[in-house]
Amino acid sequence: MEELLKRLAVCIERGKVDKDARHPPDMQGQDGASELTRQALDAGVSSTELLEKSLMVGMRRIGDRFAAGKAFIPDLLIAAKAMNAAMVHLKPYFTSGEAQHKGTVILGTVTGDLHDIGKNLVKMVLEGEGWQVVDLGTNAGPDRFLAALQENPHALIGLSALLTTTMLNMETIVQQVKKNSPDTPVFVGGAPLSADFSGKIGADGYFPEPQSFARHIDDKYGRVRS
Ligand code: B12
Repeated sequence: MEELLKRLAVCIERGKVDKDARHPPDMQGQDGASELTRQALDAGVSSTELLEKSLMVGMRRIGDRFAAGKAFIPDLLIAAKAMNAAMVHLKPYFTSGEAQHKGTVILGTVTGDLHDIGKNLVKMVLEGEGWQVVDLGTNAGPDRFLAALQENPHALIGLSALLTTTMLNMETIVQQVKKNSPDTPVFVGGAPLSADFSGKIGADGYFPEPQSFARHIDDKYGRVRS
C-alpha cells in the first residue's frame, strides 16, 4: 500500500490526471491520480490517510519545486487538475447520511486569492459532517460575505487564504463582519496562517485542517444555529 500511496503522490506532483492523460509524456499509459485514488480507497485506505500521506505530499512537493524556481504556473495548474481528479473519488467518503443539517457555514477564499482546493476540501468535510455550506468561491471580499450573511443570519463564517499577501485581506473581512454582526463567529484556515495571526486579526479561531474545524464547530454550535 505504501508503494501505491507513493505513486499517487508522484501523479499529483507531476500532474498525471488519469490513465488517458498525455501529460507527462514519460507516464503515458500508466494509471493516474484518478485510478490510483480509486484503488487506494477500494483497498481500504481512509480518506484522511490518503490526503495526508499522499495527495498533500504531492501538492507540497510541487509547491516546493515552484518556490525553488524548478516548476512553473502550468505545473501548478496541472497538479491542481490531478488533485481535483482524486478529490472526485473522495467526496462520497465524506458524505453523511444526515437529513437535517447542523447549521450553515459561509465559506470562501478571500480577496485576491484564487486557491480553492483547500477550501473545497473544507466544504467536502463540513458537508460530510452534516453542515450546509454556502460556497462563495474564490476572490471573495467583505461585501460578498456580508450579503451571504444577510441571507443566512445564523451562519458561521470560514475564510481561506494561501498567500502571505492575501491573508492580510482577512482582517478587513473579519472587521466588517464583526461590525455588522458582532456575534457571528469567523474562523480562518490556509497554509500560511497561524493561531497567533487569527488572534491578531480578531477572528474566532484558526484550524490547520478541516477535521479539527468540524469537530470544534460540532461541539460548540452544531444543531444550535440554523
Ligand atoms: C495549486 C497551487 C496553485 C494553483 C491553484 C489552483 C487552485 N484551483 O487552487 C494556481 C496555479 C492557480 C496557483 C497560483 C498562484 N500561486 Co500557488 N500554489 C499551489 C500549491 C502548489 C498547492 C496549493 C494547494 O492546493 N494545496 C493543497 C490544499 C489541500 O492544501 P491547503 O490549501 O493548504 O488547504 C488545507 C489547509 O490549509 C486547510 N484549509 C485551507 N483553507 C481553510 C479554511 C478554513 C476555514 C479551515 C478551517 C482550513 C482551511 O484545509 C486544507 C486541507 O487540509 C501551493 C503549494 C503548497 N505547498 O500549498 C502553491 C502556493 C500556495 N502558491 C504560491 C504562489 C506564489 C502563487 C502565485 C502568486 C504564483 C504567481 N507568481 O502567479 C499565484 C497566485 C494566484 C492567486 N491570485 O491566488 C505560493 C505562496 C507563497 C506565499 N507564501 O504566499 C505557494 C506556497 C507555492 C510556493 N511554495 O511558493 N497556485
